Amino acid sequence: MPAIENTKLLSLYETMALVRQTELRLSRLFADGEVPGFIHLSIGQEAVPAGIGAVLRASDTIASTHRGHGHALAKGMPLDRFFLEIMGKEEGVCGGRGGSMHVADLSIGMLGANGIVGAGIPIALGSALAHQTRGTTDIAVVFFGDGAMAEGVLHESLNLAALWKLPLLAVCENNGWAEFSPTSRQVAANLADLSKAYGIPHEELDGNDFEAVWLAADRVVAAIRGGGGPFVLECRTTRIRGHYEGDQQKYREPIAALGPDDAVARARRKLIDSGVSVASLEAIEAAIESRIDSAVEAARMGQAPDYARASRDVYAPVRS
Ligand SMILES: Cc1ncc(C[n+]2csc(CCOP(=O)(O)OP(=O)(O)O)c2C)c(N)n1
Repeated sequence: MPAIENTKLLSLYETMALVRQTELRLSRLFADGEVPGFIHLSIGQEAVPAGIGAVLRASDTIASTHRGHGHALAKGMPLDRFFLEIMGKEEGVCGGRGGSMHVADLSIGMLGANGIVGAGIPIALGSALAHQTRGTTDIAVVFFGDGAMAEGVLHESLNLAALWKLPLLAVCENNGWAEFSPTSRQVAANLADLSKAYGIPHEELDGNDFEAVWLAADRVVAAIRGGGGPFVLECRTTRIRGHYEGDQQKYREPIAALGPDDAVARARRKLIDSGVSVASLEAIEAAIESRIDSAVEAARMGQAPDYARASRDVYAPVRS
């Protein structure tokens, strides 16, 4: 495996730490009643958005899932507007209407997180078609969980992506669970076979290894930009938290922490082994914490939703 220089690894780590620390903070804010609705954390899965996000450019597009905080941040969503959105404020990226499960920001190519399992796939497919039609080398990426394999739309989208040779990268975050059931009890097929059936190259990798994700993403994204057509990247990863915050996890032994197998801990150890000082990592983590402090403070000061504006941007007229 070719080595990646330390500056690149460090910037991947920074993204992972940003996602981890942001979600840990969201967890506390949620417990304190400061986050409306409910939230699904991607703690344990950070290497995937960090590695993929690092090889994307601003004009590439992504579509995400109900567990999409990491995807949004790795694509460059400003932290203050992210917190404003999730805390339900007017100044948030979607005016506070999207919340955790529906953050979108077209200005950074973030087409949206999505509460409907698999629904990001056709959105990214359409975006890939737009990139191709416009004759650019931009690509569309869709992140989806292994549970989406049971959705018909995955099959229809893979079919069209293959047929039209679209610049689509389909990234499966395979954490082995779909809500409260192991995926093996919900899905008959596996993604390698499905991809093969549609003639799409598929690669499976250790999604908790930030270096492996980045290396694969770098190679695969270049191939897609070069006209190679769609690609399926299956990242085996670990959902450390329950399905949603507050999930009692009666269906499995709760995972308190992964220890050395934790993607963030692994990345940290790798950097230290390759000569990065603990002090410089702590400085990065402290800087992130203070960015989060400021973003949360700003979000607390944000404008609360206004009932009079509730029908703005809504297609149906208000009934009198
Ligand atoms: C079409 C649809 N069916 C069912 C649900 C209920 N649901 C929410 S999350 C989820 C499982 C998702 O599992 P997976 O796609 O593997 O993602 P993960 O939560 O593991 O990240 C289900 C079935 C839904 N939101 N949408």
